[in-house]
Amino acid sequence: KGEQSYLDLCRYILKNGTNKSDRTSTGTYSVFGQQMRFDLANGFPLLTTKKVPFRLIASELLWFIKGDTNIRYLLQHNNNIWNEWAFKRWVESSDYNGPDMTDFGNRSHQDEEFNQCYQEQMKIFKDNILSDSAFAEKFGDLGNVYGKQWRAWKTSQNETIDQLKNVIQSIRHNPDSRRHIVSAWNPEDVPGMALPPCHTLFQFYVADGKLSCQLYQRSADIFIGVPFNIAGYALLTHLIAHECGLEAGEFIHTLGDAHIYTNHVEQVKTQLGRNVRAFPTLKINAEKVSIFDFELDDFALFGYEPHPPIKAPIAV
Ligand code: DHF
Ligand code: TMP
Repeated sequence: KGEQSYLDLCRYILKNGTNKSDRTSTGTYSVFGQQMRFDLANGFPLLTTKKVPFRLIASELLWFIKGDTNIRYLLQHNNNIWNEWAFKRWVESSDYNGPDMTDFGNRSHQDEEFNQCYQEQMKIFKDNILSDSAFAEKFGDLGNVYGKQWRAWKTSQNETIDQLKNVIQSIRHNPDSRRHIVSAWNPEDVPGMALPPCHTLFQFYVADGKLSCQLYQRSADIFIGVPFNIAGYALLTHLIAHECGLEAGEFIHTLGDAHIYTNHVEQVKTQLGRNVRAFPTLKINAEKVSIFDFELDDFALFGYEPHPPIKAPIAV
């Protein structure tokens, strides 16, 4: 349970994972079908065996909740976690006529001279997204990713479904329902997305005055993405519980392809050598009720005393 279950999963994958090739041609150790559980009464599950930037997790969640799919909002909040996937669309478009950026993800890790050139292009790209709204509209958008599907899933009748609003209504008015589901996986839209949703579908459950959430994640980058995903969904569960007058129960994280990239193995081993500390506690501004009204300053963490961060290259 808790952080220990994350570390156990890392150990299990290093020991039993199949060495699989992957889309990014990085290579992974991978297993299929695993589960972790976090009791949210035992503190907010932000890993302590490495420092995880809560601010970025919270601003990404607020971006989903707004229904936004454009990285401009993230950049305005100094959040760079989705840059590569928008950049990729830009350099592959016919409007781009800078230096060749083919396979920039791998090349930037292998070739320092290329990396300089890539960093320069990325800076130009970011500046354009921030300063030029027409450019941002065209190239900052990631397609119909999470925010779009959560808030404005398009129906065959050309209407939209607000899954997030609906699920909150159903939790409030029909807590025992077994249909508290939000799906980001929209098969029609998948081909147009910069990255098909990794956190694919989640379900809420109410019992004994507590709200629990289970996420099905089809593909899980154990070292980089998963610590963000655990904390992101824990925060979402807290916010919805707060709005519905419930306590936060458990977050259950179910993983499909759970993998450690081959270039993260040393970092994972470093992390496994560290002792787990107590989770911090989350405080939410009690003056706000609706999940749609929250801003970054409405959340505060107390008692987060993690081990130092551990850097790793991300597979693009
Ligand atoms: N691709 C891959 N290969 N793995 C991912 O986890 C992933 N996650 C995505 C998009 N594509 C992905 C969205 N979420 C970072 C964290 C989450 C995230 C994307 C990126 C990340 O870079 N985290 C760094 C810190 C970044 C910072 O401080 O700016 C880390 O070390 O955790
Ligand atoms: P894939 O689409 O080929 O599965 O690649 C997506 C990669 O991103 C994979 O390593 C999983 C990882 N990922 C996460 O772990 N969490 C996330 O939230 C996102 C967006 C991606």
